[in-house]
Amino acid sequence: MNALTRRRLLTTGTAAVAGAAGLAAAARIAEKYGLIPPDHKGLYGPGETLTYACQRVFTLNRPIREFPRSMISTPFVSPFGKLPPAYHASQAHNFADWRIAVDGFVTHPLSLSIADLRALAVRSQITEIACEEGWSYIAEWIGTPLSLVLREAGVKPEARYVAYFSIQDGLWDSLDLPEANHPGTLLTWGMNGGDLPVDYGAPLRIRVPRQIGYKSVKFLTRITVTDSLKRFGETFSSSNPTDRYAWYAGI
Ligand SMILES: Nc1nc2c(c(=O)[nH]1)N[C@H]1C(S)=C(S)[C@@H](COP(=O)(O)O)O[C@H]1N2
Ligand SMILES: [Mo]
Repeated sequence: MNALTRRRLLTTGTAAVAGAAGLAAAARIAEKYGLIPPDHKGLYGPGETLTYACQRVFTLNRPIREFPRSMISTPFVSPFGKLPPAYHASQAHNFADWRIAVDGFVTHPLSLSIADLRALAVRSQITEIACEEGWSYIAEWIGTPLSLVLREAGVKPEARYVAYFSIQDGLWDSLDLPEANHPGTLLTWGMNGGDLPVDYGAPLRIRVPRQIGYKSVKFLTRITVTDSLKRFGETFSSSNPTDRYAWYAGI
């Protein structure tokens, strides 16, 4: 992004926070620069567009919030739905046959094992996961940056979003490409020095430390790069079918 574009974006954000006077202009510029979230409900008035536009403008390059090892806390076992027979079959083989498919708007579709991910890159980060219901915990997450996987797959220029799917029926969520490519967005296969336990999404979950817990989908089997989330229905994720959950859930 060149300096002029950046200044324009900053102006957009400033206008957005300045209130109603700058709103119409801000919304027009936000649309032009791709700052409208997919779940916006009209440009004028809704909080979603302004929140998203401001977050995009002001926090895109903000690093993830990391913690010292001494602050690792007891993980919360959050309830999750039933896992299908295919999951337990793979579990019986220690997930050696687990594959994550990377498809959609890419030049090289991939099918990667956990070993393949490990061979690509190993990163560790100590971050907090926070649920919209109020609880949170801090853990060490070990994995491979999604950005490196996307680079291997070769994202096509028309692409704008990444949708990712759990082996659990109908469970999925999505990110825009800037968030997907953020160095803190991790395809996680390890936790607190060991393998990722089943309760926390074994063998593979995505960790999106800059957004609230429901974006960190467990038991991942597929990542699809896309130009539009409308290809997957009207909700942009499985977490906001009733509009109770925002698609962009920055913390
Ligand atoms: N596959 C799957 N992923 C999921 C969920 C789920 O039920 N199934 N719950 C989400 C929600 S709402 C939260 S807050 C976090 C909880 O993460 P934890 O189990 O590590 O506490 O996982 C998210 N990922
Ligand atoms: Mo949650």
